[in-house]
Formats: sequence, structure tokens, C-alpha cells
Amino acid sequence: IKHPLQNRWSLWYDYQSGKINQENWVDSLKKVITFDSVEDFWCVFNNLPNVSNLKQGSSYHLFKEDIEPKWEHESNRKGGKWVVMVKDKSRCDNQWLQSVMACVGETFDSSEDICGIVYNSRKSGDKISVWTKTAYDEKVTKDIGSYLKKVLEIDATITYTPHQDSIRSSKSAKYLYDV
Ligand code: M7G
Repeated sequence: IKHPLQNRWSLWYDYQSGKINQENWVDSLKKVITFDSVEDFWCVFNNLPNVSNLKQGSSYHLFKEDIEPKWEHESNRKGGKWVVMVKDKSRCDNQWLQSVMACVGETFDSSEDICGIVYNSRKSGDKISVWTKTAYDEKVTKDIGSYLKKVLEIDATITYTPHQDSIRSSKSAKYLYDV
């Protein structure tokens, strides 16, 4: 007998090369696998290339099965993301694992507000982002951010940006909260 997770989760992958914009970004996004038990989670995770080895420009997205990892999806439209800059690359594999376990194991206070988690391997520095459903609920959102910092064992300030602002301008999007 397998131990069921509270939600089914899907892993997505994308590799961005060349000119990326809001129209063609989605073309390279691929759903890889869905799992719904503790055992299958470990099977997927143990077979997945480490984020420390991810090719620059590529990303993992781990989202609840019914949520597509896009700003446009119904569950993300009013949401946003906490972004953690990976400062110490020697810790990134463990930080990714810890944050993924917090999501899949539903250890956040408001787990139902969690949509998914993203790892971006970027020339400008790797990032871990936790996407949530409701940007306007300050308390719920900040509690998630504070807990994320605890899970990742970081002291640096992290910021939350609503997807609506990323849609308007990804680069100059202003953050709404920090913790
Ligand atoms: P990114 O890969 O999230 O971050 O976004 P980066 O700036 O660290 O590379 C890069 C670009 O991909 C954005 O400026 C958008 O043009 C596009 N893009 C990213 N996301 C997450 C979305 C999305 O959810 N929807 C659409 N339409 N475009 C996106």
C-alpha cells in the first residue's frame, strides 16, 4: 500500500533559448509526470537530475495537478510569487528539496493557498519561487513567506510580486510584500 499525498502533483520542465516573450514562452513548457503518493514522489525526485546540474535557461515547475504553471491559469490569476535568490550554489539542491517537501507535504499553515514551486536556472542567478493563489491576503501571504525562509534557513529579505505586475512588465515588476 502506498501512502497518499493530500494532492496530486505534476512536474513540468522548460528550457528557454533565444527570444522569449509572453506569446512563445508557453511553447517550451512540458508536463513530465504526475504523482500522488509519498513513494512515487521519492521515485520521481531520486531520478530527477539535480537542480545544481540544470542547464542555464531551464526550469522545473512542480504544481498541484489541476494548476498549470502559468500566470494566466485561473488559480494563478489573482496570485503571485515569493522569490528566493540562490546565493550559495552548494546549498541549492538541499534548498530545493526542503522547499519541495514543504509544498508536497503541505506543511505551510495555509497549504491550500500554495499553487506550486519553481526552480529557475539563470545566468543572472538561480531562483526558487513559491506561487500562491491570493496576493491580496497579506497575512496568509506573509506567513507563507516567513515559513519559506525558515524551511530554507535563510536570513536575507525575500519579496512577493503579484503575477499581474509580472504580466505588465516582468523586469520592472514591483514587489508587494517582503519578509
Ligand atoms: P521567467 O522565466 O519567469 O523569469 O520569465 P526570468 O526573467 O528569470 O527568465 C521570463 C519571460 O518568460 C517573461 O518575461 C515572460 O515573457 C515569459 N513568461 C514567464 N512566465 C512565468 C510566464 C507565464 O506564466 N505566462 C506567459 N505568457 N509568459 C511567461
